[in-house]
Amino acid sequence: MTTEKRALVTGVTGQDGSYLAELLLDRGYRVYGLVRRSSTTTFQRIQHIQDRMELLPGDLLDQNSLIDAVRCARPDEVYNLAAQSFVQTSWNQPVLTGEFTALGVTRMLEAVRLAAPEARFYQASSSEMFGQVRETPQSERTPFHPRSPYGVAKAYGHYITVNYRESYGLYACSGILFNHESPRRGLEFVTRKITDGAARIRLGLASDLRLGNLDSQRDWGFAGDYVDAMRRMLSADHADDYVVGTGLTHTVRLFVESAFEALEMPLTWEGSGLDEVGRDPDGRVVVRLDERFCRPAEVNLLLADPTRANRELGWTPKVDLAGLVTMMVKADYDRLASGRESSG
Ligand code: NAP
Ligand code: F7E
Repeated sequence: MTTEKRALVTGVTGQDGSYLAELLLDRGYRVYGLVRRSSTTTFQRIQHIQDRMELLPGDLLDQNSLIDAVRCARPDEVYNLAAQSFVQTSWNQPVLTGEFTALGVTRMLEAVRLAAPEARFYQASSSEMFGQVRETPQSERTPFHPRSPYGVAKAYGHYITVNYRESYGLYACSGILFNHESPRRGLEFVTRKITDGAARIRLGLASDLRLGNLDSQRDWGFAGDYVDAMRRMLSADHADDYVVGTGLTHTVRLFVESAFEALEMPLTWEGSGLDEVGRDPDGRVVVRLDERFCRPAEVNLLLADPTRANRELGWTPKVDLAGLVTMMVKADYDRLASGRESSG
């Protein structure tokens, strides 16, 4: 008789946590999700699966709560997805970002070491660690040069995960994931800001879209594909670190053009003589540059070399950029057209 596997997911209320919980439940896992106390509930993304999983209270800032959660869940697998994950905010709140995104990883590893040392551990590392890239494409061997307090915190989280593997023999993996998006992406991230903004303009709910660096290039994939790479890392023969991305990169500008095309809306980048709804004299929607969305230090280009994940984990992405844009635009358009403001 096989017993069901038990998984503890931190950050279960976030984009990735919700897709991962779905995937693990569908594979017959017993899923425990760590949730922090809030004055309002943040469970929109997991509403549809909440009755199939158990939520445990805990916060990355509080060591005992993490130990209690691990003791209660008795997990075979721990996925540490919780973090302050928005790069721009990390300049305004660098200390908090370090507490959550860097030291929070050590607190989770300590909880596992003390309460479930046999559990397999996944750390949500990031392509932001490559920052000012030393080579293109970026692989597991590319040196790090983070460009934000967030990237620096993730580099700490990455190395402490490697260190606990080497110091204590924990089965601890670090997934270096490139940008992955979905209709459940937070509204402040550029892809979702674009698809939500374009849908609003289409429906007459907004007049223009204001963005920062349009030339920045990202290797964007679909979050639903990427959580499967996480699971594969914890099911492998040995613990290792993997780059996960599509191997293709595109500019923010191209993402905007694709979203507008999906909604059959003409757009222009600059404009004067705009009418009262912000269109130029030819009736095209104007996308404006707004310095408030530019960063003190930018990561200009990210492009994954996912060869190792392809070869050793058998992982490949299923959704391409065109499919991703269509999925996100449609979800935002349908949501807003039906009068719903909240996302997820
Ligand atoms: P997300 O949507 O921002 O979700 C973050 C999650 O962390 C939320 O559930 C949040 O809870 C939780 N959290 C934040 N602070 C916490 C604390 N102090 N204690 C407990 N929980 C806390 O992020 P995501 O896009 O799903 O990303 C998941 C992970 O992958 C993050 O670590 C992120 O840095 C990393 N990552 C993401 C990408 C990407 O492109 N998405 C790429 C590489 C790495 P609330 O709901 O209560 O706020
Ligand atoms: O920015 C540019 C911005 O905020 C992407 C997180 O999940 O992926 C994400 O970090 C690019 C940047 O994501 C706007 O300057 C232009 O170059 O969507 P983003 P990110 O910073 O790449 C990594 C892998 C993570 O680990 C993070 O957790 O788009 N950009 N104009 C803009 N970005 C935003 N947010 N808003 C704009 O108006």
